[in-house]
Amino acid sequence: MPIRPTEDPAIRAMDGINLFHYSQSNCAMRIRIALEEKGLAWKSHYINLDTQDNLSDDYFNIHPHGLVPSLVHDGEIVYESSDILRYLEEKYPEPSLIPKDPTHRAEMEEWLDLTRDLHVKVIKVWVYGKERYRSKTKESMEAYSKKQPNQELIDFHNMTLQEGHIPQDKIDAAEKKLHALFARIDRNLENQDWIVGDTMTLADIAWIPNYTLLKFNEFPFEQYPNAQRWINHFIARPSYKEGVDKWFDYVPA
Ligand SMILES: N[C@@H](CCC(=O)N[C@@H](CS)C(=O)NCC(=O)O)C(=O)O
Repeated sequence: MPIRPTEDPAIRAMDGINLFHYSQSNCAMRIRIALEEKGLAWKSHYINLDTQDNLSDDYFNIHPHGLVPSLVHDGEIVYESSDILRYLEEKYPEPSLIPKDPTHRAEMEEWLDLTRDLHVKVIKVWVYGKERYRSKTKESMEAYSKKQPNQELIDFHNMTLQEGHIPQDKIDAAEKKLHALFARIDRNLENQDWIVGDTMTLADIAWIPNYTLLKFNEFPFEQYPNAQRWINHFIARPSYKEGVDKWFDYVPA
C-alpha cells in the first residue's frame, strides 16, 4: 500500500481525513463516495486541475506524480485511489465494503487493480482521444517532464501533443477494451445487484465513476442493460449525490 513517508512538518501536522481532490476527476469521485458511504467527516483541499494546481511543488510533496486524489490521514500520505479505498476500509471497517466470501474478495481486488492499471492505457486514451483534448502544452511539457517521475504519464501527454493527437488505432483498441469490461460487468449483474455479489463493495465504488466520465463522451451504456440497472440504482444513492453530483456545481474560490 503506497503510504508515502514524509517528514514535512506541515503535512505531519494535518489531523483527521484530508482529501486533495478535484470536482470532476473520476478518481477523486470514488473516494468522496466511499467517505459518504462510511459516514466519515473530511476536510476538502481543492486542487483545481483546470489551472494545473496539481503541478505545484507543494502538491508534488504530497502526491509523487502530481495527480488527484491523495489523502493525508493524521499526517500519513496515501495516494492511488484504489489504495486509498483499501486504506479507508482498513482504518474504518464499518460499514464493511468488502465481501465476506474469499472468491468475491479476490474478484473485488481484481476490479480495483483493473481501474488503476487501465486508467492511462484505456480510460485516458479513449476520453482524451475522443475529445482530442490536451491538458499540457509543448511549452509546459519541458518543466512537467523534469518533475514527473512516471514515464507512462510523460509518454501519454507527449502523445496528445503530436500533430495527429492520439492515433486512431489506439483509441479503437481502448474502446474495444472498455466494451469488454462493461460486457463483463453486465454479465456479473445478470443475477446479482452488485459487481461481485449481493452487497455493494469497493468494486462498485471504484467503477461507478468510470461510468460518470465515459457517459460524457457518449459511451453506449444502453448496450449493457444489467449495467444500466446497476448505474440507475447507484446514482440514486445519497453517496453519489453528495460525492459526485454536488461537485459538478462547485465553483472554486
Ligand atoms: N491511478 C491514479 C490516477 C489518478 C489520475 O490520473 N488523476 C487525474 C484526474 S482523474 C489527474 O490528476 N490528472 C492531472 C494530470 O494528468 O496532470 C488514481 O486512481 O489515483
